[in-house]
Amino acid sequence: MGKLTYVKSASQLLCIDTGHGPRTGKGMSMLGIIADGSVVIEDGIIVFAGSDALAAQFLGTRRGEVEVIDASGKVVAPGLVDPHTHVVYAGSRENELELRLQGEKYTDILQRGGGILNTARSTREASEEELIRQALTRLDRFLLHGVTTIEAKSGYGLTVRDELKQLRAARELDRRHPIDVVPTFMGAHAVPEEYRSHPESYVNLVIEEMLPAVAERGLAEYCDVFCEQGVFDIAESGRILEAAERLGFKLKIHADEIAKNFGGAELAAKLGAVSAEHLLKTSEEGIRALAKSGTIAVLLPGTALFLMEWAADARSMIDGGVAVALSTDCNPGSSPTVSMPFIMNAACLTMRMTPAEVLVASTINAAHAIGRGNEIGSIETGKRGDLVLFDVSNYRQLQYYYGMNLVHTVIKNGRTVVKGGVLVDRNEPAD
Ligand code: IZC
Ligand code: ZN
Repeated sequence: MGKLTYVKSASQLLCIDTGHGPRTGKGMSMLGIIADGSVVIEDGIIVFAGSDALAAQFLGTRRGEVEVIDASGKVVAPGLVDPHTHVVYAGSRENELELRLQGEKYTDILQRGGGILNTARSTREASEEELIRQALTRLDRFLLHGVTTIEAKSGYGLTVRDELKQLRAARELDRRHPIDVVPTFMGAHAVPEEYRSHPESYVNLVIEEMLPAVAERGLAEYCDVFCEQGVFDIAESGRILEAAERLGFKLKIHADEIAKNFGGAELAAKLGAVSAEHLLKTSEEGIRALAKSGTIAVLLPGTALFLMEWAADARSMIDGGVAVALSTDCNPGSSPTVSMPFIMNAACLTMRMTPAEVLVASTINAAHAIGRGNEIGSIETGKRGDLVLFDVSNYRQLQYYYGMNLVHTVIKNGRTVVKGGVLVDRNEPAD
């Protein structure tokens, strides 16, 4: 019998049980709260979730070493899931923040060879080990903010060699760090400078060389495209994603981030994409299409804030039956943050999502957005022992106190990795 981790006396245990598929409508407000709750984890898997009284009985049937974690006065939630990051990159772009404060547009900076192309230059120059080193620091910070699983996109290599390098780095992060990393290929993130005069050749390179090379090596589960005015149009995005689907990739789209009614949401729905991300400028028809296709809306309110734009219309999406998930969009241009708790605050305050909806969107719906809805995102027997203990006595306080990191303890696969707000175990192999 393995080692048991016993988390007890939570003032609120937020079970957020799975149900069938991602939560929509009123289902986004159901947290499955147990007052005075306990969780028992054995060999990394949850074997009990329920009341303290029943937990004591359950433990009476078990033997072996038990690590007891007292959660009294705290809220215990599933480990947070961040379903949209560009965490593997080198360099930083604080100069662009100042340019944008002076009125320059994000897309104009990209057109001039800055933006994503700036990060592509530093990412191409960096060695694989250097990319891993920089991203490990970011992953430590994710963990300190209660995040136990993330998605990570490529898209700063923009050559076959450098896209593979970024994806190998993501795989290495998954291996070396307690956080689980789900990889997405995003070679169609920008047209690199050397293809500026003939962008169609770059689309061909993505389809004919990059996608097969990534598929052959099993380096990504998803394929994503930056479908945007001046980047990849609807026809190009469609071609790339259809080719990806034929190779077995699941689909995501950066949709309707900047240009109004560009049609990204409609394309995501038409292709049956797992998720459409951003959706700041999506039309009412786009929202209806997402609801109908069951495509998850991954919303990134930190990006809207950082680009000084209006946030996505989360209320119309939730009220219209779209499953909404939340994410940091962690990247060096439009959202340099790892703080899911801050994003959760922003979702509440800039998109009027309720504290309960925010929690569902950051756990079970985020897990479904990366194909992990059956393993993580809720506290139920059989799921991974990924938990976060917040220093608040009820879940509503998580959105009431804002801009603070209230994460006290993080448990990943049954192991305590953050204690008292401090990293205690990073699990980097010695080699
Ligand atoms: O580096 O600017 N929007 N991709 C699409 C980004 C933002 C990341 C970046
Ligand atoms: Zn993104």
